[in-house]
Amino acid sequence: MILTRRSFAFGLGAFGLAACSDSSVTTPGQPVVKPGLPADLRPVPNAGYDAWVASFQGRAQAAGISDATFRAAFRGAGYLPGVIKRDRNQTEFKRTLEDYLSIAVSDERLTKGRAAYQRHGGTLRRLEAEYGVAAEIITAIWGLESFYGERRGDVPVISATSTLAYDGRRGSFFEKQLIAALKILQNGDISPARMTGSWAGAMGHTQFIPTSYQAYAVDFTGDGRRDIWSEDPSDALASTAAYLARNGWTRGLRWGGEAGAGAPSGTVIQPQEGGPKFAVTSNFRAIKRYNNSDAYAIGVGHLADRIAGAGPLRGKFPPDANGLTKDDRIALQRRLTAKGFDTGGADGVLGPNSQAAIRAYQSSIGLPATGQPSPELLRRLG
Ligand SMILES: [Ca+2]
Repeated sequence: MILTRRSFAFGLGAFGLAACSDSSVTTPGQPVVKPGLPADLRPVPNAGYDAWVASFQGRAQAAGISDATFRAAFRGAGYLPGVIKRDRNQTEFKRTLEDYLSIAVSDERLTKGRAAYQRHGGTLRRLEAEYGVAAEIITAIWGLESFYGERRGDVPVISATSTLAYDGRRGSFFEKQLIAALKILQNGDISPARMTGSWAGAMGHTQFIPTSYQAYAVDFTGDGRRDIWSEDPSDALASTAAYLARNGWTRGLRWGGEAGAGAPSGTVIQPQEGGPKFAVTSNFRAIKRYNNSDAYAIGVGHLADRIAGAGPLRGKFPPDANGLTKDDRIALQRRLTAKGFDTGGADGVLGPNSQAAIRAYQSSIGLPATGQPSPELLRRLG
């Protein structure tokens, strides 16, 4: 998360990681093995990586990392081929704002957000009082980053960041993250075994990268440790509020809203041609300091509004490039699924599952299996 996240094209939080087992099996001298992790996110022997770690130790020392910290951090660490695979597989896939919002403000994320907002109301109100950031905004960021803590990431951070630093595609950036991660360990905030995150090193409930953690994380519970990894999200949510407060958030000001719907005055933007317009304030720009994307900031703002009880957007989006509206796409998914071609849900976002279902349906009726949706296909399914 935070500033650099855009360059990883994560889209919505670090969602690639489904497994969230907190338990880890650590034997001194043996690699840390997380039972829930895919095989390619477990360390494998790599002589080049080992040589790089040896050469890196001097630079870590120069940055103030003690031998003891370094040894403890790397005891269970290793080269993770799956991290490089995920780094290479990132496509600059651009979603429309409508599709983005279908995912960011899905029924499930909204329902769980309202529950989390209630459950953690006491903490959120105290954070709002202390940092001035609206409780529903903090909740919405939590929802987008980790599905309210459900998907905090299980990949050991030292292994992930050292693998990426060694790999070198963004070596300098990840070496900075690795050194920051080592400083966090040296400070005693967390143990190496519990320091986990996304494959790219974004950690905890609100997916702080190590340098952002160093700059902004706070101990809200008062136990002397800034624990953004624990089940209790208090420190993580406080750290997010602190981040926004120190990046231009103004107390009492809305992020913005749909233009012409009683929105505050502000800059009017229209991220998707033919779609709704939004009037946005300086707090919208503060959210973008978390993730520099208009879609992300609208996703946070709109999810926050919905969590606090507002209704859906009034403005309509135009039909997509295939001539289908969102209602059409939902109907397409429902009809395919009803005929036995499972689209994995009917959210109106046509992803790989829907394309596969379309191909299978096309094959079944003797059409070329293009996977291409169209109004004609929808009619045929009718
Ligand atoms: Ca704490």
